[in-house]
Amino acid sequence: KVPWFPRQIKDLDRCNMLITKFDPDMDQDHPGYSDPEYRKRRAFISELAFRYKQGEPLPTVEYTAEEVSTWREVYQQLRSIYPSLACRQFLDGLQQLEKESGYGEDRIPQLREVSAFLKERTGFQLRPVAGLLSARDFLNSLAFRVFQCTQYIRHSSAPMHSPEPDCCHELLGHIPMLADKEFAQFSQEIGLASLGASDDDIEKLSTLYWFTVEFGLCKQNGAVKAYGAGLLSSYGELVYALSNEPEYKPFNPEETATQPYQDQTYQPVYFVSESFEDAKTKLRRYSATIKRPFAVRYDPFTCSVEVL
Ligand code: H2B
Ligand code: FE
Repeated sequence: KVPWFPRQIKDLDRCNMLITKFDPDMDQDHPGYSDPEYRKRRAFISELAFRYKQGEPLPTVEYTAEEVSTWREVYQQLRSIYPSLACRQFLDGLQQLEKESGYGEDRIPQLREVSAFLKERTGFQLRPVAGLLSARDFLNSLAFRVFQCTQYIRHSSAPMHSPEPDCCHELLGHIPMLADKEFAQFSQEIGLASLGASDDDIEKLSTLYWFTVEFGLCKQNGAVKAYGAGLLSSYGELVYALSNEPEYKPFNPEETATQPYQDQTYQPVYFVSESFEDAKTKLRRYSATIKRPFAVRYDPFTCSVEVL
């Protein structure tokens, strides 16, 4: 039996299955677990996402001075090491965002303005989400060029790393890459491959996504650079990933798809592709091999999926 999947962009209102294992109400190791103020704030911002319906204007959040100061710290530290450790596509995207979409250390960009920026660039748009989404719902959204984005910020006591996604992860890690046309195209292809896929294939796709889009490294001009969002949003892990501590393996989808991973702390293993293009080509080829009893085609005029 084929699992349910969204056919129209409106159906994404039903793609909201959260994984709560890292959220501050459930996870005793979360730095916000024993901070009732932080939890209250998180509940407020979650509510905005729960109430959101596709097509509505994106909610804006008035960030507090403390939140902005966490952002500033994250931004300053990461910004200082990006030029030497981030891949070229990321640096290009970030530069455009700084020039045209108000990115900078002094304020947290609003999803609304960032979504408008992306829409013009690559047709991607954002929607708010209250936390870590199930892999299926997250990947299915990409089929519609929709990126589900958290809007809260990590706890001020741990600016260097967060095991759950937060706005630093989305805005600094993912968004600059989604401003790249080819990356956007390939993200949508992964999304389309995930529609109605078996649990087993979702598991493999999400493992591949993990080792590429989240934690991928690639060679550029003879040096290893980061393109994964999990690295580009964590000062601690970015420095570690490009030191000689972790193990590197060459990227190859068949092998990478079955590599076990943990999501509690820094990765012991990273996959390095010969180039950014090489990762894209190989992932594309892999997602085209996923077997389903039907084919899908995206119709950009109606923002819907045709099942063939
Ligand atoms: N949820 C959210 N909110 N942001 C992400 O970046 C994210 C997610 N990544 N759910 C997904 C899972 C990814 O790690 C893969 C597909 O499992
Ligand atoms: Fe992510």
